[in-house]
Amino acid sequence: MSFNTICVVGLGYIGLPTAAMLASRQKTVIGVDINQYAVDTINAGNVHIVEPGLDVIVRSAVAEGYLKAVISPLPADAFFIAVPTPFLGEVGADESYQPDLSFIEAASRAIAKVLKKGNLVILESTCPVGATERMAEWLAEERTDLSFPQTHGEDSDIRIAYCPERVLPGHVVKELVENDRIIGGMTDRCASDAVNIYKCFVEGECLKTNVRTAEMAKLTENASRDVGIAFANELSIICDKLDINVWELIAVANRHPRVNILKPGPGVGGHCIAVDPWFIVSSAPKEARLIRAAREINDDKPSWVLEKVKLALADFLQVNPDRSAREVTIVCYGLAFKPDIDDLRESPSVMIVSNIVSSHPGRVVVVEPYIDHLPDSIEKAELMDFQDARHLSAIHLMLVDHSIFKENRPSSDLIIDTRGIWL
Ligand code: SAJ
Repeated sequence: MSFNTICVVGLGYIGLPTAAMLASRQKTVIGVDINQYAVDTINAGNVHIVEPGLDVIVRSAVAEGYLKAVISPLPADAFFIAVPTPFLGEVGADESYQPDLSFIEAASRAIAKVLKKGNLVILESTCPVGATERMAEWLAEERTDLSFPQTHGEDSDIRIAYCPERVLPGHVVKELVENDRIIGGMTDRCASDAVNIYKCFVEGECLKTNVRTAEMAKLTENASRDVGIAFANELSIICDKLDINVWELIAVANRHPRVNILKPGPGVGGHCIAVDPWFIVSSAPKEARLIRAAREINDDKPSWVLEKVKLALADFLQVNPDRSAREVTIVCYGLAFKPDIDDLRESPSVMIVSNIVSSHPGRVVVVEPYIDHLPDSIEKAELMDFQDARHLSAIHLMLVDHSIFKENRPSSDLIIDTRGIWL
């Protein structure tokens, strides 16, 4: 089966690079997004998201006529679904950590209208175990004239697979090509067809499995990293209590041939690692004890950092009784959710800084080389260059280990370093 025309639904951080990559291999790609701005931007040969190298690929794919964006799906040989799967409710209460599959359902019902015999549907969105089977049911509900793998196995008209994305933001273009892919098919033929498509741009290995294993593999990868970071974060709190330098401890412990401890930080941010483990917890709440504990440890870390700032301020005022909190400056280094990117989404640093801005009566300075204006929640702070800020007489709070911050340290000794670059 040859798949020459491909419809990619959802042109966000994963869908757009995937669409562009397929188009760069001379597939005719129809990109679909409900956001008219995204559609217009792409059709003009531009990108609406920040990802190194993506703009060049999109521009030439559009110019050569291989990529076109539209608002609703058109007939194709294969369909990719890469839409968001957020939480159902407000984060905080346990039940709100249930995944919201409504975007997948809407995308499935939209493509069902144009499905035809021989089509392949691939779900790429991160989702709880069982979501691909739900998608297959939604498609079957809409199209009783077609047969699906859940009822007709290898003889079905439509083939269905789940192939999670595993690319690191900031390295998407390279990792889309080089990473191995997990290809979960509802039947073996579904998986083989999906492998055929991915092979046009993936240089890594395509590993065939079933859909539930593929769904769980994606969640497991991010939960495994979350547990590793929680271990490092817990160690940092224990070491602080026992007066041990956690960075030195980790460096020496990691010299053991079978130990590889990750890095503590101010918490876990981004829209993947802080979210995906909850999809495992919500499917197996009683059993997923370690995975839940890791999430809670990482989510609590920003409060611990804020406590350290309060203590540093109290210590400073105790040894300088002639000064008031209003006269003390706090300089915060970094707002992004991780080093050397400009992405502030779900960043623990933003949460920490906005808390400081609303509670500290004195001056708050922010150094974030990747932005040129502060987000609304911290607009009362001052944005300043690294070289100017590091000479201020202040409490210096290191939050994000951007490369530029490693070149010099603040002149003051009043440093709270959540990333261990100035200790
Ligand atoms: N972090 C630490 N200490 C560490 C490593 C990370 O505190 O030792 C923090 C970072 O500062 C950041 C958060 O964890 O706040 C997440 O950063 P990350 O670099 O670990 O991961 P993401 O969210 O950018 O991308 C992850 C990747 N998953 C894994 O590495 C298992 C990526 O491959 C996935 O494709 C992506 O999630 C996703 O989309 O699911």
